[in-house]
Amino acid sequence: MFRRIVAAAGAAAVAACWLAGMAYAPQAHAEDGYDLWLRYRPVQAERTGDYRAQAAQLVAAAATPTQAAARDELLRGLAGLLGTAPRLSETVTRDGAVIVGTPSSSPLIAKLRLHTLALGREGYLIRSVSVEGRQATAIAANDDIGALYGAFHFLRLLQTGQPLQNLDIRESPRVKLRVLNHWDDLDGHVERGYAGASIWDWHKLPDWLDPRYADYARANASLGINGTVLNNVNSKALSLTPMYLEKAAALAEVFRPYGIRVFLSARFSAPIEIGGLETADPLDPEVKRWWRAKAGEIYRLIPDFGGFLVKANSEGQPGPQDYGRSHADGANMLADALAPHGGTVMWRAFVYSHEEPDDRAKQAYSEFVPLDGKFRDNVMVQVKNGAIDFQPREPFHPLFGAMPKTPLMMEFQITKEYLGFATHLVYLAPMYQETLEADTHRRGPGSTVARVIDGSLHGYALTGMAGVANIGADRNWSGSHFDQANWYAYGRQAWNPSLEARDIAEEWVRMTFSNEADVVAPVVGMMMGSREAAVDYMTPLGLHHLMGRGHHYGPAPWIEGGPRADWTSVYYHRATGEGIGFDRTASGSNAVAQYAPPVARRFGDLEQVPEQFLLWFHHVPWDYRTRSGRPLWDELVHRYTRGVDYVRQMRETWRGLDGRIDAQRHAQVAAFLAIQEKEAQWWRDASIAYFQTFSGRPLPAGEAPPAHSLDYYRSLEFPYAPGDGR
Ligand code: BDP
Repeated sequence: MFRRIVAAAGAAAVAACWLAGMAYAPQAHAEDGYDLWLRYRPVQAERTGDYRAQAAQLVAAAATPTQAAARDELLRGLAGLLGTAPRLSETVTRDGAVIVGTPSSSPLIAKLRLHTLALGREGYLIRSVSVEGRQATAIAANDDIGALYGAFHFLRLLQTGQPLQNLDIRESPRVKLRVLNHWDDLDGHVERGYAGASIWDWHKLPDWLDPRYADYARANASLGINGTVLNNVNSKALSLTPMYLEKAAALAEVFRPYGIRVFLSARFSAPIEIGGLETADPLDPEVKRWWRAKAGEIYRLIPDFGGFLVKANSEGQPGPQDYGRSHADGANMLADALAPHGGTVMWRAFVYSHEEPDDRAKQAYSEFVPLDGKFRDNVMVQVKNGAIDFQPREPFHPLFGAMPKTPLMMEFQITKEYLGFATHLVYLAPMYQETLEADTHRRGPGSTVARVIDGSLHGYALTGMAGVANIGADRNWSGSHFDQANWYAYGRQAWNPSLEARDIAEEWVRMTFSNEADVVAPVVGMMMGSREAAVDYMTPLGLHHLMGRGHHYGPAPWIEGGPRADWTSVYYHRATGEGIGFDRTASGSNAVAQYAPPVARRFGDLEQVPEQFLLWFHHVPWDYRTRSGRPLWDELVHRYTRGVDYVRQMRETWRGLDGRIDAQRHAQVAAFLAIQEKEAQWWRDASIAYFQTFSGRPLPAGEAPPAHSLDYYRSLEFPYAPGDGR
């Protein structure tokens, strides 16, 4: 009963915002970014006639919530894009029909015999067909959700100005689980969130369903994201109590029509905290029983519950090692509780111990590789892209390729914890692509990280990719207009890890800003170089982890002391009067040995190491000759300055687009770019002032000295920087 009421409320919310004409009233309100890439503003005038002719009629059933979602999206989208909604019809009565459905939902699709079987449950095809002599476009799938994904793809064709003739598109996801991780606390705070408070209004759930939840689901479904972990990995046991499970269930009701399953982060010590047990030892029969009962309780409320995400024995979180058990013991116990219901455990490999004196970059590999083959079939180990922590640039994590018997899933960060928060324009798809294309060499050349993640390298039965969300209650969802591109790109690359960052950027710009070539090209250009620029002005040449303590805002390469060495900056850069960099070769921590031999040789050899990882793997003297011919110190300064210059150029480019983009969004981006320039300069100046105390060298000719003294930079404090961990 309860569930039915919520479902009705959810459907009402969708209908309400549909009727309110969110996309039906183009330009009725200034663009504030709420509509994301689903703006559905009128297409270019020269396309309108053709598109109207191709999409004059819509044949779409609405017998299930997912079918209704596809039909409503097509009506909404086409009405917005073409100025007039297509006519709904049961059959094709004229040229220019769009037919959407599955062989079971649509007699027409069944009759067309379109060979959908090989597309799997979530795949779809979009094909130009003829129905009794009338020209039509079929969007066909095996399952309603595939048809919904196909509907979004079809709309994207119009949104990006593609021709609709002779279509023959077949798509299926390369990765099975494409999930967002929300680091949202139950009190509304978002850890590492820069887009305001959490969008989950826990207090008013389950009775009030913010219409935003349905828009969230639409946006995710438009990318093929099919899972969401609602709560922070640093989780509270409270989220597993009946009161909060009802709230999670209400969200699951809203998301279900859009193919999105709900997951929860589970606190390992929950049996003690909310179960009244004395232990959370995974081998204790009482503990096992408690989790089995908890799983049963969850599935009664959320029949398609996805499973648990677990951060254990990491950064002070409880875990199986508290009882002398392994990560596998812990993960398997939870996996056994979920298995009867079809749930999955995503066990994080982001672990490093409180006591361990070893190089932090080595610890996950050391702990997890010996456990390969010891996990249950419904466990995935979730690995961050790099071995430290979401730095502007990291070499790929050595675990990728090293656990052939354990499905490893990727964890990328979409929110920009170490990349300038919301105000820096940093397009992350080139970073995702760089990791996915990296070659682990574990099964010879071509053993890319993408092939580990999509399961093709080791034949994984489960595959997945997680993105730590940048979504919050800000009107524009992501904290800035350009940060929407990172949510978008993550979703697209999770669907297909081989997509090119540039192509994704172009799609997004066309959908978000404009289809005009002289807008698209410069904006894509800005985006494509933006991540490299951030690397330059923050952490060039393989430097890493030099941000402000705790909040990670701004430069602080001078951080030392405190509770643990690997939470300081000096631990990572190791600058002395002689040189700089972390020796991870055989003469140092030997972290290079965790890679396959050809990769280890390349990273470990000064002659061969890609210069972007120079100081990640090597400690080199200040006068070391870099590939440009400049001594290391000069090269560092050169790169810091180059980063700042790039931001200055982005500002120029953006200024040139004044009048070409709606005023409200243009103005906010311009203001944020100004902040970015100021902060890039701050990064450069503070870093140079600090490292010069070691190098003792003058600035290269033509380089401006830092604007302030080192003492000034060191004195800056930011007690209220957003997103802090707790
Ligand atoms: C780090 C964050 C911290 C997270 C941690 C994690 O600083 O807030 O809890 O990662 O991934 O990046 O668990």
